[in-house]
Amino acid sequence: MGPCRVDPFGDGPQKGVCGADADIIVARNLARMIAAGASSHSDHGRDILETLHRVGEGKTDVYTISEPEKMRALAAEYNIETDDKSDQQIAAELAWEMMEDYGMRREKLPLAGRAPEARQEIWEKTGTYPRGIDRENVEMLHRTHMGVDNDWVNILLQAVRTGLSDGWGGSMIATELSDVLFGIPTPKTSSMNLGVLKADQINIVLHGHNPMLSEVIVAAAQDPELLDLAKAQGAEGINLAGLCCTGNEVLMRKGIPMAGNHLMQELAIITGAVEVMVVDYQCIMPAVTETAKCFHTKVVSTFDKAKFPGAEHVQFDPEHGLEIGKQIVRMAVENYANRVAERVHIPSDPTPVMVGFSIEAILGALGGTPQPLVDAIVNGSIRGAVGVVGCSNPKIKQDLGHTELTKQLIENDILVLVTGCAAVADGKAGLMVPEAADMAGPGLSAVCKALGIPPVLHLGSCVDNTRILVLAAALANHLGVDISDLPLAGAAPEWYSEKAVAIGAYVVASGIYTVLGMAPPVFGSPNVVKLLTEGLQDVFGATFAVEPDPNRAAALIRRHIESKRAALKLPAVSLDDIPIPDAELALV
Ligand code: BF8
Repeated sequence: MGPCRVDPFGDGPQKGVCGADADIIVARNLARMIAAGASSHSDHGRDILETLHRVGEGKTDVYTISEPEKMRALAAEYNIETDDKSDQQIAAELAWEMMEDYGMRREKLPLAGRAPEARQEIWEKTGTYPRGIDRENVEMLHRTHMGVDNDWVNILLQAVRTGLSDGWGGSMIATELSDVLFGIPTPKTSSMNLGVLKADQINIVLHGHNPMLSEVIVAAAQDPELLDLAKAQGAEGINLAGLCCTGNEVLMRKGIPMAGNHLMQELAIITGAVEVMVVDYQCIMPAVTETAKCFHTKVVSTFDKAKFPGAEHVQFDPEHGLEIGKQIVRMAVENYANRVAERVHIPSDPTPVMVGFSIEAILGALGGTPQPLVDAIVNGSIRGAVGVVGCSNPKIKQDLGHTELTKQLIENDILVLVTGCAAVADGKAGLMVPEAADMAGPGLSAVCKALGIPPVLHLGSCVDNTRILVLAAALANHLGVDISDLPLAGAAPEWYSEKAVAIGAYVVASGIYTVLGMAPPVFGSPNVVKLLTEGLQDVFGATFAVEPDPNRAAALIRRHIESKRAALKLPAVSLDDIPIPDAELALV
């Protein structure tokens, strides 16, 4: 009957032909963005879960259980008896139970039980406790069909529940099971930026989000027969490099260097040195196949659910993963002969990084307990912690939103936790090495130097934002408070993706104040804006703010952290000493 266009600030129509006003239209659109993002993360989690299921059924010998202890601990959370059972049996039972998380039999997602009691009570009271992952997403799409949920507040509450089904459901399953199958990340050194590509080697770029195929390509690239074939082609070896979150996954676990973040996917091809770009799904621009046509680069798509005109399709199958990995590596080796040496231009030297800070690794570095981190926060040497996460956005000068904010935060003794493309921005800027402690304030610098860690800790891909939830819950439970009481904040300075909107929803609904660098499309409804930036405080103890200028965003975050410190009766800086500066930084 539309188009659904109204003129909320002018004299034009105030309602659509069905009677929907700006509040309903904006709430519906935002809710659908959250459902798209939550579905993307959760379907990624489903693919990993199906692989665990195949391992449990003995249908694949490509993958094994790399972390049996972690799997047993997870099984205990699902009330699965593990005594006297083999890893394979436990994998089968755990997979079966987790499949139920996607269904409609549960009243509550089991992993949400990791949140502090006080937080869970808020979710119960507001009707936002996530039940089933697919259920929340389907219900969200149902409710936003015309003529179903016509109450914009009610729509947004279901949007929160959908977001929570991602953070404490689909994304958390993706992270936990990737650790179980492929290994819990541990601190390691590697390197970042286009300089990780090698002029004298066959370069394969791993792009997307799902680590299942890239894990086997890492193994296939070490196959002696393929290495011999590479030598016979005149190459010195086979070099793998990551992009986006698949890159983060293999960087965290295998130390595979990272070619770049989201906006660098075409640039990697333009080096003229990439034989194959393997893509799985999410954040892969349709432009890559067009760009690849100008070079010898082959783009290889690997999932039926993500096809690209102009790409060669090699369907991934977890039961034959290694053979498929070898097939793709062979395509790259054979394509090396088509490289035009004069067109190769790899622009810069790689920047070193230290990565691999899973929660297990962080707790390990602290001696097995969060107490040293709590002590550092209590005595004020670390003021608090901020997750700087999310995308690269062409509306902002490359990486500037992330790096300027991060520098300001660490200078003020705030520990920064990074994931996704934010992590790659900070890594390229030299902020993710132990020496970057010299750029931090005296308190944070001393802690980092004592532990030999950077002031900016890389926690992984975007589904790994759930590691931040787990850490926040562990700190809150350790102190007997809610997450919203802690001196924590989130920031997504350059977000673009619907997945980032879902992340923002579950982070705020988990009690963490979050500053967005880009405004979401909500300004048509002042009521929705007021709810997101003020109203949520009374309900979830946290809100969104929008601030494109990183200096101002840093001030907002510092004021928030010092307020939380004061409320906890910890030494706090007066807010009078943290003025919000005038906007001045040109971001575009
Ligand atoms: O999931 S940060 S641009 S690559 S959406 Fe995409 Fe954004 Fe990068 Fe990873 Ni996350």
